[in-house]
Amino acid sequence: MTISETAAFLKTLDRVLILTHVRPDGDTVGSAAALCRALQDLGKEAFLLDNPEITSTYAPYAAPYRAPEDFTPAYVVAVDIAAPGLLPENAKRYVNSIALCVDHHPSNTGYARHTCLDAAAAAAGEIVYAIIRELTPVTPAIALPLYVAIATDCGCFQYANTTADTHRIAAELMALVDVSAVNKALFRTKSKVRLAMESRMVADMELFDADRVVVMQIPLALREEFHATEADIEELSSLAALVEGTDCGITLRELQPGTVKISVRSGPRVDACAVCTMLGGGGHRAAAGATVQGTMEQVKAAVLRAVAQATEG
Ligand SMILES: [Mn+2]
Repeated sequence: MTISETAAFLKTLDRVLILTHVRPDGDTVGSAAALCRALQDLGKEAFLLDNPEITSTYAPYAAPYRAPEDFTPAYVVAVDIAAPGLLPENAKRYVNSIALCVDHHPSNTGYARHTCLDAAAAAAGEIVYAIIRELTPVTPAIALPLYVAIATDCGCFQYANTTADTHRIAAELMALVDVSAVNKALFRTKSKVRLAMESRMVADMELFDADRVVVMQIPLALREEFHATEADIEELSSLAALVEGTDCGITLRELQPGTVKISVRSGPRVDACAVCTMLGGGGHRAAAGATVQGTMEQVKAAVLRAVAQATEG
């Protein structure tokens, strides 16, 4: 669906429930909150499904729109969710009845009845912004979560997915809201626990493939040692990509014994999406992920094999 078709479709809906993905980030939460507010401004009943994994970083953006326990939706909309496997446990019952998915992942599986996908967008928030502009005036209450969505998914306008359009949209949002406090909180503040974990991850990092591939690990033991919360850990996968001389940063995070979440951040030589697709995941060319069964050592070997395969041809 195009932006205009999606806007026209949304106008016909009411009693809308909006879903966010597992381990929710700024894009899924901010995009969902902004879309929810826009639908409410149109006089519609719209809510976000509670996401039990939301961290203190993003919870304030979702809180005003949380669905009441007894809410029965007529339509379900997914935002920034590339595949049904990324639905939180409490959203799985809607898996076959999702009317619309708004997304920017090229690996989107097309699980929704209608999909509005723009793989060139740095964030789902860019697409949601374009849709909302055809629906209702963009108010400060819409602009702030949208700014969070866009700024977080492009690493505060530093990742390679950042385009001139990303900046233009952010500029329009900044005309409506003061984002300085948000930028300080999201991009220039780290908990002491997070800094301590980063220092250990750096001390223990391993280099492969002529020092071009770096692997960092977050075993459960590390999390327990520092009593780290989910907010301390989120986005730690961006650390590996900072190492000079490397162009493929791999982070292995042990979710539970035998289950490892891998995150790959890569330069042009390595297609991160291809690597993660081989391991049952997906994402973008420069940033992708997968959840793999096995020990940390087994998963590390599997992802290094996938990197070698994906960069051969
Ligand atoms: Mn996103």
